[in-house]
Amino acid sequence: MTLEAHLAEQQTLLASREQARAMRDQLGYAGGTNLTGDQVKKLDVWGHEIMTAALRKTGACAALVSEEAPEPIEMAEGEGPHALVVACDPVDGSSNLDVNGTVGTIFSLRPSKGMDPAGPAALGPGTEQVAAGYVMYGPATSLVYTAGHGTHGFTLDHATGQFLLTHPNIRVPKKGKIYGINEGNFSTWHPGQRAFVEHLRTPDKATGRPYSLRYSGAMVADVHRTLLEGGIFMYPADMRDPAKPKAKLRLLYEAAPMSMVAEQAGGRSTTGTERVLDIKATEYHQRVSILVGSPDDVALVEEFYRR
Ligand code: FDP
Repeated sequence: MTLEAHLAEQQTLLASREQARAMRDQLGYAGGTNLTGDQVKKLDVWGHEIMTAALRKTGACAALVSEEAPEPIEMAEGEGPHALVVACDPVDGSSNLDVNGTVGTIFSLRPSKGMDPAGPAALGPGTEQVAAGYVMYGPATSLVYTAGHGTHGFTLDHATGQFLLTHPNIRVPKKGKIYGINEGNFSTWHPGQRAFVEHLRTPDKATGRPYSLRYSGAMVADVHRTLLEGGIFMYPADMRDPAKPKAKLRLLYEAAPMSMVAEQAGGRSTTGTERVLDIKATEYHQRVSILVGSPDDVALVEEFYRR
């Protein structure tokens, strides 16, 4: 090999290393924590900015409550009806980003009720939502949403850029055989929660136990699987101090929209003691326990909480 050829080869190698580093860093940690104490990734910031700009353009949105902003972003200026308040988790499951795992976007729509500023219209029970859904960025890109008349699933056709209706009127199986939960937190759970998981793990042919455990670390992916295959996804509160339960997931842009999607598909969603959609949000970044999935599995976990 000539010296020139060797240098050219080295240069190409260096360029592709730079490109690879840039791509890797795009997924990485941006520094700081968001309002709810999670590490903020670059894609979280990017997702928030894209969502804000896109909603502003529609003229349909009066305010946006985003996981990445402390206060609602008002957007009543410009033409358009500005009749909706949107709550959104632009990149849900962000701890999956560094390992190229599945993530998603969750959204919830409520009427702005002509309020000015419109942000406070996002507060109130989840039953006030007029539509909700999520996009899941997995092996395929799925869009699942409800506008109060069933839950429908679409898949992105990359060739045309269109979302095709591939899962009309999704129905959650009455009972499943899979549960999803971060079992590392077992010791902090409510006794009923612990007893329920022990129950699911105990073999009993007649009732289809043991259940299998699947947990991806992204709520969108875990709820999506639960909608299609049945079973239950749970993120219960930390009950180390029973007087001060500490939940992780956010009511306005995680639990309430996913509960509406699940209920519209024939599923159920509870905190263990209360229907999630009945909980009245009083804060934009309020947290809540959620146990969501097949109606029979959710009824059973509620029974364990009552015992
Ligand atoms: P993440 O913090 O990675 O954004 O939004 C919260 C969430 O992900 C959910 O998507 C996911 O179900 C849960 O947190 C995972 O939390 P743990 O790592 O505590 O299991």
